[in-house]
Amino acid sequence: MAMSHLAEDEKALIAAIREIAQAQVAPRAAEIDRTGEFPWDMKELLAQQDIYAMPFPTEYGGLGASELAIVMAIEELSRCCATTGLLLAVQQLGSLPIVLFGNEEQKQKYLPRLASGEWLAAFGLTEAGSGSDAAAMRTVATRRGDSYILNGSKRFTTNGGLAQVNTVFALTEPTQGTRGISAFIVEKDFPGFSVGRIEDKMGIKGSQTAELIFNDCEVPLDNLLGDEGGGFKMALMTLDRTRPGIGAQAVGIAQGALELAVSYAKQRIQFNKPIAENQGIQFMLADMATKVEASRLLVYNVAEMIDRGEKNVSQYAAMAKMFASDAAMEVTNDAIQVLGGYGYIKEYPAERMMRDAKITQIYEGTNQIQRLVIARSLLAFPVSSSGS
Ligand code: COS
Repeated sequence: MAMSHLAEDEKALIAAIREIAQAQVAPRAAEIDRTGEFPWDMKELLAQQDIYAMPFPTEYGGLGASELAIVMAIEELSRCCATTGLLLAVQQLGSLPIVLFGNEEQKQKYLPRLASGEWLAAFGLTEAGSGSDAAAMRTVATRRGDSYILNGSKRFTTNGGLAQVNTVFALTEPTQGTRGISAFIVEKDFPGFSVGRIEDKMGIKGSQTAELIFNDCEVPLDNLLGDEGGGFKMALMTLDRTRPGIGAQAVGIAQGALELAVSYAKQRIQFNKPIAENQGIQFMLADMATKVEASRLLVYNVAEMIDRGEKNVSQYAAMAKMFASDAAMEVTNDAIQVLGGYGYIKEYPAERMMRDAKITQIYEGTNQIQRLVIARSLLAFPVSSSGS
């Protein structure tokens, strides 16, 4: 098991989450995938068990858990059901801009009900024409009296339409490029806010992915996060801290697939012996396990960097997310191969795991963007300092 420096009380918390996930989340996973309905019961479970409270500071009703514990919780939930793991990951993504950049009044108003799980959070950055190029957004926010008036739309928003609290990025100074983007807290019932298309996806079927529409949407001045023009950096700083959570989701999915493949290989008899006795299968399982463990170490490592308050985590967050999600895709694919025909049908969860793994290579920045972030970080160092 990967090395980590989890505090004793958090060890107990993670052990409890593992048990809850095994007993209450795993039995629901296939049905959530089949119906594609948002799992309100899982949302309640995370609220009741204080799992939603983990990423929130104690002074606002949270548990103030370490980032390491948060990624481990996402991993344990995702091992059983990737949609349920995402519930925690996206609650952190949508709320973190308020935790990091909100003023006292905003924190008091929003964080306690997000920590309790009464309210869900969403993060509105991506638009139809701006995905990897996040700065190419078109949504505008124009100041009028005591409000900002938002016009435009966001796409592929996880929890879209369900979240009471939406962190939304919009142009306040369209000529200023990345420095003209600001961040707003938009409540679901603000006038002019509505929900458009709800996407029919390949995986994470129970998670609602929706379009957010702003039609002269009135947002009070008080709901500007930080300073005008600071939104783009807030978005990227948030993603630096949440991408490890997607890495953790990938590790969880891959771990689940590995366990399934191991147990199947020991039971499946062909040519009068378990297929696990074939070296061809053994080597596949060994490679799968090594990829999972390497991914886990990268994820835990960056989580611990965040916990130590290290500033330059972008590169390591990108590495963890990229490596773990690529590994999850390979591991789930190999799990299907080990299960053969049984891997390809819905009687076993291997095919669901592969469909769920795919999104981890795409959201919170495609793996091509992660490579760009890593390369930029490497090349920013003066040549003379390399190797020192
Ligand atoms: N933290 C803080 N600031 C950062 C930063 C980071 N991780 N990365 C860049 N910045 C700053 C830069 O320093 C620059 O600041 P100045 O204006 O002071 O010079 C500013 O942000 C703009 O940076 P840059 O020019 O690098 O921006 P780009 O338009 O080239 O975009 C990428 C950078 C590609 C990395 C960014 O658009 C990105 O991450 N895209 C993917 C978006 C994403 O993950 N979407 C998923 C949404 S959630 S499902």
